[in-house]
Amino acid sequence: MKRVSLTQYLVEEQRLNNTIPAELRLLIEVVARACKTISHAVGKGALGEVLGSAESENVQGEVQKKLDILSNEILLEANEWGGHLAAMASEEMESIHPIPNRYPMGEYLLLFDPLDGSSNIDVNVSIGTIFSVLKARDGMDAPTEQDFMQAGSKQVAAGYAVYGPQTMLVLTTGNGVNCFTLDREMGSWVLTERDMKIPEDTQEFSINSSNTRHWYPPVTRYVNEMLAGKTGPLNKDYNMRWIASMVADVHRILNRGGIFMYPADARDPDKPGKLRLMYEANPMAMIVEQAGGAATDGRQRMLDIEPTKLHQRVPVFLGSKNEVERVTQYHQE
Ligand code: P6P
Repeated sequence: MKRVSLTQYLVEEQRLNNTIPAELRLLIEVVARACKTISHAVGKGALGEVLGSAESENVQGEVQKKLDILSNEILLEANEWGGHLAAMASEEMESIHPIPNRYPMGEYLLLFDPLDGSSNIDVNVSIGTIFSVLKARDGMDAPTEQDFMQAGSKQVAAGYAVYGPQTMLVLTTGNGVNCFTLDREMGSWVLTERDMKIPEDTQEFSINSSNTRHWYPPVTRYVNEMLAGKTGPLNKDYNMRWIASMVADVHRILNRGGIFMYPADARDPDKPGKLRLMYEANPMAMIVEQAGGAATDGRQRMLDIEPTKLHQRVPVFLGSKNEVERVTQYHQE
């Protein structure tokens, strides 16, 4: 296949579908470049003295890894000067990060989980960066957290980088999902998969089954039916995968189908699951829907949820359409 770079893809997408204005193209290229830098740091591991904990906690109360903080700083520094953003928000920062006064403000808001799957960093398992792009309100001077409170259906772009055997960038701007592989020798992102589609059915599910005794009935019913395999109501055997890196699990599902679940459970009735709506569930939901899959919080379409807090958590069911619809229906019965 003729090599198509990320830049060429973005320019041609703008020319054909008029969905990527110049400022959004700059935003995507800057984020993609930052992901190359993160990939380089991640790839060094112990050789770069970047492994281990940073002896600090993030707003989620989670111990931060050195690479979490480094990745966050890489994304902040890469995006501040370009004039394409009004503000940024990150899993690693309590409040929003306005663009410093010395730089011009743009019309987009960028949200990200700079390095998702941190528990896997020190054991060399795939991790990733997740990002989401919203439009800022017109005529806004000083952006506030309230400006970020937009439903996932308002995203103009979403994507992730997965740092695995290959480093890949998966991107949607509302016209399907495309995948780019990092050519490390050339330092460029090369289009390697166009218009990815998730099969509507699957025989593979993802959930952390150590929480089985804490699940609520709809999840227990659904998982038991899959475990019953050919002898049960679903009439087929299922396989199970849980990488504990959402980006890696979602990337597998994008490539061969599956259903990913991180439900709320009885461990903490006040905590609606572990994953965050604004910079984990929403970008992944846009990508999954654009690839013909579905994403819900167990009761409603993920992208319809009206957010109230920047770091709010949400139960997540996403992947092959028919399976997501089934488990969502069980929640409604
Ligand atoms: P658990 C990683 O820490 C993460 O946020 C997601 O990437 C992943 O799917 C989930 O948490 C894993 O959670 O409870 O299985 O460790």
